[in-house]
Amino acid sequence: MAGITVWGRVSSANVQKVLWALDEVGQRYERIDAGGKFGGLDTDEYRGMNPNQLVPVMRDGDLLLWESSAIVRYIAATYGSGSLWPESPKQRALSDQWSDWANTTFQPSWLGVFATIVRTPPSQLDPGKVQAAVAAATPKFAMLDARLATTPYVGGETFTYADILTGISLFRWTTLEFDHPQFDHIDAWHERLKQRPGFNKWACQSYDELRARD
Ligand SMILES: N[C@@H](CCC(=O)N[C@@H](CS)C(=O)NCC(=O)O)C(=O)O
Repeated sequence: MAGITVWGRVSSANVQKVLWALDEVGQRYERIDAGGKFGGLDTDEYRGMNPNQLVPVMRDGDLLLWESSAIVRYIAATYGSGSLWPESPKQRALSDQWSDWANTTFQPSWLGVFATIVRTPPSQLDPGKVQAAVAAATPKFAMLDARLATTPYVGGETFTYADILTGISLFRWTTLEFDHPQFDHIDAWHERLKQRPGFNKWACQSYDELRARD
């Protein structure tokens, strides 16, 4: 069971986080399509790997992991010590703080906009609901913008796993069809992330296959 295997479709933002992290640390891996149009999550074998029946799952040797954030932190700690994974406990605590916020507060806010626009058939799109979802997410983006006014990266001076767990929002947020509020510091951070091959390769995947159709 040597080597890394990731189960998950590339159209999943949670899978993209893991693939971006693996790119950052330069680890080779095998990826197996699962979830969405590929199915495969309701087999006994998959349930045995992840009882939640969700993607991603990662295996590294004898370690089997689910929950994208835990996987990203494992990759950072194991293969990115001193870069993706800050060595200083204080720096790591700040990356953790923003990562936990991304998981519990930030991601649900932009996924609300995503679900309202992309998961609704065009004929049923309700501009009032879109506006309400954008209004709920905007203060979270404002909070991130205020943080990025003080540091170039979410965790501090250098790029860490916290940038992956928050930066995964950017492609969907900026390309969804709605009237975008302006956030200059997020835009500048976005430009910095675009310098990273893993961001461009994985965090900017089309979500067209996820669109609800009439
Ligand atoms: N908290 C979990 C959420 C995982 C999750 O919701 N995965 C979605 C894709 S983003 C999924 O498996 N959906 C079913 C499918 O793709 O068929 C994580 O971060 O790993």
